[in-house]
Amino acid sequence: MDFKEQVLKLRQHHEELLALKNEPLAWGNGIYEKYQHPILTAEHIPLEWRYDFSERDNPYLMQRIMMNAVFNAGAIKLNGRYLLVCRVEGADRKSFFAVAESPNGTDRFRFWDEPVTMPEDIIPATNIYDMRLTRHEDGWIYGVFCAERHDDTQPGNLSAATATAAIARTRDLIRWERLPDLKSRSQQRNVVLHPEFVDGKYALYTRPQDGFIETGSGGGIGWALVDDITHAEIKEETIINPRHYHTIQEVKNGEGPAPLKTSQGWLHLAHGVRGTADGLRYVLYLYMTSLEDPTHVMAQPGGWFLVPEGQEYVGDVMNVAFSNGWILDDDGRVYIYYASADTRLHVAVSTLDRLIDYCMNTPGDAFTTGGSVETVKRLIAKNKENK
Ligand code: M1P
Repeated sequence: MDFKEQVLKLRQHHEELLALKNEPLAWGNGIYEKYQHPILTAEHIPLEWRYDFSERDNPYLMQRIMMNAVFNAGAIKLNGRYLLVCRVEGADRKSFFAVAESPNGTDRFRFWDEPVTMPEDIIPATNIYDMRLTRHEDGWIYGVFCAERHDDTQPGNLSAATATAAIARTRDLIRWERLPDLKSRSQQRNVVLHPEFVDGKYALYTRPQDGFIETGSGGGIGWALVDDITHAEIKEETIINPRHYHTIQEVKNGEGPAPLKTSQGWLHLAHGVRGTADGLRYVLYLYMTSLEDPTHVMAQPGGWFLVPEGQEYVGDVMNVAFSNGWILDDDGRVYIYYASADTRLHVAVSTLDRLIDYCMNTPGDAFTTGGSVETVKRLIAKNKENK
């Protein structure tokens, strides 16, 4: 096959992938519908980012820059467009942000022509990832993400790293203004900006951690008020959604996307992590906090809400479901963008009403086997009454 023909075939093949329709899977759990295909994978990344199309320079039509994964995306509907700020990871292990757009939120996602150029803070980061987008009432769209740097206090340890919350803001997802990184006594990952001012201040969901991976004494999802987002500093931090022994969030947890405001409270999506003989298991869960006091957890269904299933288990980091983006649409539908195995992105669709019902009417974790059995028996008894 000559070069031109090969290029044509490659482009056709890529177009077929990008044009693929996605249908909801039958037999869900009543809470949401997962979809047939992942919405974005490394194969969706534009060919121009990967191939040199000069026959003279690349006669074998090789990928000159290989890509590893597309996962953990922030999400927003902006001017009628469903947009994801994805974590794209190259074969070189560096993550960067790139915006992908879909006409309907569930399929035909296409990346914009170029990845995001994120301005650096004073000390450049080695790696950046996992952006949470918040349309704040101050008028800006904020992106809060993790900035990873080598921990130079441990010069002998090549793998020692620090996690810091980086902050940038934009109006269009094209031009980004970088603000100074969040100052905090501990390391921070999974930091999310609350959409409204609280007591006249910016409010952050935090996740204090002693080390880069281990949360150590960091007890769960925290909350901190910040006077000035352009010089954000945590002075006081309280844990609002703690880790708990023998639950899905025993080892660690972290806020997902910015919470959605509902008539009954703030609706939150988060991830919980437990240890297994085979490593860590990341699952998603929901909880609700009060509108009057966003630090007060009003409802949290027991156990997980969404887990990796089937091929979702398999990838670079097995047994991981992770989400940092969702979109509440004008018709009440909620598009939940979740990644599996740190490898690819999927969508699950529900409605705000269903998610609130799930939170308000699903039994909480009873924290013991005896308690769980009683919970099941109460449902059996109720069903007997209703026969
Ligand atoms: O590998 C699973 C996830 O691990 C981290 O999340 P956490 O800080 O809660 O452990 C993040 O690196 C995330 O990107 C990744 O998906």
